[in-house]
Amino acid sequence: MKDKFYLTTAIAYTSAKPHIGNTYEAILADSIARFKKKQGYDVFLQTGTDEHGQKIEEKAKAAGKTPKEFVDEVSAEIKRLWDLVGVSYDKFIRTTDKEHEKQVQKIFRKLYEQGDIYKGSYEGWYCTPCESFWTESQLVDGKCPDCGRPVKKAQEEAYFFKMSKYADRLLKYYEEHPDFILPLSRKNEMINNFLKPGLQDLCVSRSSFKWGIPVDFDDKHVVYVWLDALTNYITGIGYDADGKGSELYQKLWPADLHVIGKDIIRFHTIYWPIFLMALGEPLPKRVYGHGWLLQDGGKMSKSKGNVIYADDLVDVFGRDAVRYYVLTAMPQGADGLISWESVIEKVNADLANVLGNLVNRTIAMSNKYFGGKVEDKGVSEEVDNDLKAAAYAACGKACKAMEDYCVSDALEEIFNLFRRANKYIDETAPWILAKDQTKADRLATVLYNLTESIVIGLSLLYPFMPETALKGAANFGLSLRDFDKLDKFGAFKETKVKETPEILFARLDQKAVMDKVNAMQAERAPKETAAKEPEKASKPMIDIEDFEKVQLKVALVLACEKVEKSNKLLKLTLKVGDETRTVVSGIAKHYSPEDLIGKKLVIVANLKPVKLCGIESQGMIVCAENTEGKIAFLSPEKDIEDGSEIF
Ligand code: ME8
Repeated sequence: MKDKFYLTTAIAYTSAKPHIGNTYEAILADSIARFKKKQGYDVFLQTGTDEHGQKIEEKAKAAGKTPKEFVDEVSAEIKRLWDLVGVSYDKFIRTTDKEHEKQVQKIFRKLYEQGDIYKGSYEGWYCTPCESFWTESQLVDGKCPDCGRPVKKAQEEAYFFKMSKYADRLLKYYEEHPDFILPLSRKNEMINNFLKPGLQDLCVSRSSFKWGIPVDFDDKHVVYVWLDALTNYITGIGYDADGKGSELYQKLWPADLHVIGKDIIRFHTIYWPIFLMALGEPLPKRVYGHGWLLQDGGKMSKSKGNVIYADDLVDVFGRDAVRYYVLTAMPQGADGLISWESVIEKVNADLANVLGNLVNRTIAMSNKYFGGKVEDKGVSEEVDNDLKAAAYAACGKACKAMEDYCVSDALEEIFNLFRRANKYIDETAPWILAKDQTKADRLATVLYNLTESIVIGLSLLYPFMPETALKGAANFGLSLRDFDKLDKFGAFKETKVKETPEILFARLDQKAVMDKVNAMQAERAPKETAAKEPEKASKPMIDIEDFEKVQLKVALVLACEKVEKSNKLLKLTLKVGDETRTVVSGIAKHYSPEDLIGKKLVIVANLKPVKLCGIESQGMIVCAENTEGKIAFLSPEKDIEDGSEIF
C-alpha cells in the first residue's frame, strides 16, 4: 500500500483576479504534488476559493452584482488560471459549497455547545481590505500593520473563541513536532510574539455584514472568515462534525502539508491547530509558509495596467517557462522578484541556452551521424564516469532538496545535470570523432550517454515542467522514467530520435517580446482604469508667500536604523547645522539604513513634530516618487554644508 500524501494550498480570496504572486502558490503546490506522486505516494491536492466576507460584499456591490454572482465569476476565473498553469488538483473547494456551509454551521454549534465559543462584544480597529480587527497597540502609525491602510473603530456583539485555553497544548505540540513550521525561523516568531505574551480570544462571528455563513442558532451573525476559511481543509474531504466523516476523510486527515504564504502563517500555525484540538481532530503535520513574489520596479496597479497575470505570462512565454521562472525565483521562505525582463533573461539563460540547446544539439548530431538511431556501442572512456556520476546522483539530490520543499534547489540540481551534459559535449567533441571512421562506435556511445543523461534529467523535471519533460522525451522517441529507475544508464537498447524535433525553448529577442508586452498593456490600461485607482491630482497654484512658508534645509544623515514593529519606517538621526534631529520616514522598503548613513539630503525643517510608532519625528525627508511607486530622496548637486537653506 502506498502512503497517502494530502496537501493543500491556501484558498484564494475571490475579491479580484489573482496576480502571478497568488498563482505561484498553486504552481508550487502542484509541483510538490507531482513530485510526491513520482516518489510513489498516493497524493491528494486540494485548492479552492475563499468567498465570504465584508470586502467581497463591498466589491460585489460596487460591481452592481449580488455577492454570489460576483464570487461565481471570480472563482471561475481562478479555476481557469489554475488549469492554465497546469495545477493538477483533485478537489477545488469553494466556501460557498453547500456541504462546506453545512459543516461550518455544525462546527460552530459544536464549539459553542462545548463552551469554546462564547458571546461577547468587540471593540477594536478594523481594516476592511484585510478583514482584520487590530488592538490599539498593534496599529502602526494608527494604520493597519499589514497593509498600512486606514482603519476604523468598530464595536459589535460577536462570538469569540477561547484561544488561550489551548496555548500550552499548542506549545507542547511545537516541541514534540520540531518540523511543524517551515521555515524554522517562523516558529520562534509564533512562540515569542504570539503564544508567550498570551493569546487573545479570536472573534469568530460578525453582525455588521451579511455575506457569510449564518450562525444557525443566532441568525444576526455570520461566521467570521477564518473559522469558515480554515475548515475548508477538512470539509473538502468529507469531515462531519457529527460523525466519523467520509472514507476519504479517514484516509487523508491529518494533512501532510499546508502550503501557504508567509502572511498567513499565524492563522495556520496557531488558530488552525487550536480549532482542530477543540474539535478533537489530529493536527496537520507540516505548514510551509513560502515567500512572496513581488513585482520588480514598483507596485502592481490595475490603473497603470502593469499587474502581471499568469495568463499574460503564459501567452508570451508558454506555461512551463512561467512555472520554471516562479519556482526558481525564490529560495525557501524568501521573497523573489518578477518582471517581464527578468523572465526573458531567465528563459534565455537557462531554458534556451542550457536545456533547449542541449536537446537540440544532441538530436541534431544523432540525425546527422546515425540517421537518428541511438544505441550504446559500449566504447567507454574515463570522461564518461563523471557524467554518469552526475546523472546517477541527480535524483537523490533533488529528493533531498524536496524533503523541505526547497523547490528552487531541486531545480538547480536538475539543471546542473543539463549543464554537466553540455560540458560533456565539449569534452568529447563529437564533431571531431565523426571525422574518423574508426571512432564511430565511440561516437555512438557518446550520443547514447547524452541521451540517457537528458532523459534522466527530464524525468526529474517532469513535476515542475510536465509538458517540456514529455515533449523532450518524445523527441528522443523515449518515455519518462520512474524515480526508482534513474540511477543507471542502459534503460533502453536503442531508439530513434525525431527527424524534426519540437523545439523546447528558443532564444527570445528582448525587444520583440517587450514590444508585445507593451502593446498588451497599453490596450488593457484604459479598460482597467474603470476599476479606478485615483491618480494623484495636480495641486492648485500657490503664491510665492505660500512656498516661503515651507523651510527646506540640507541635512546630513549621522545614523539610521529600522523602526522595530514596522516594516515601512526608518529612524534617521540628522545633523542640520548646529542641531541634531530625529526624523522618522516611511522609506524602509526603498532604502536600507546603510544606503543613507553619510548622505546629505533635503528635509522639511518646519513641519510640526508628530509621533510615529512612539518616536517623535522632527521633520520630513523630501523624496521623488514615480508612477510605479519608485522612491528617490533628493540630494544637493554639489557638496554644501548641512543646515544650508533651500529656496
Ligand atoms: O490569504 N506572492 O487569500 P489570498 C506569493 N483567503 N504568494 C502570495 C502573494 C505574492 N505576491 N500574494 C498573496 C488569503 N499570496 C485567504 C487564505 S486559507 C484558509 C485562507 C498568497 O487570496 C497568500 O500568502 O489573499 C496566500 O497564501 C494565497 O496567496 C492566497 O492569498
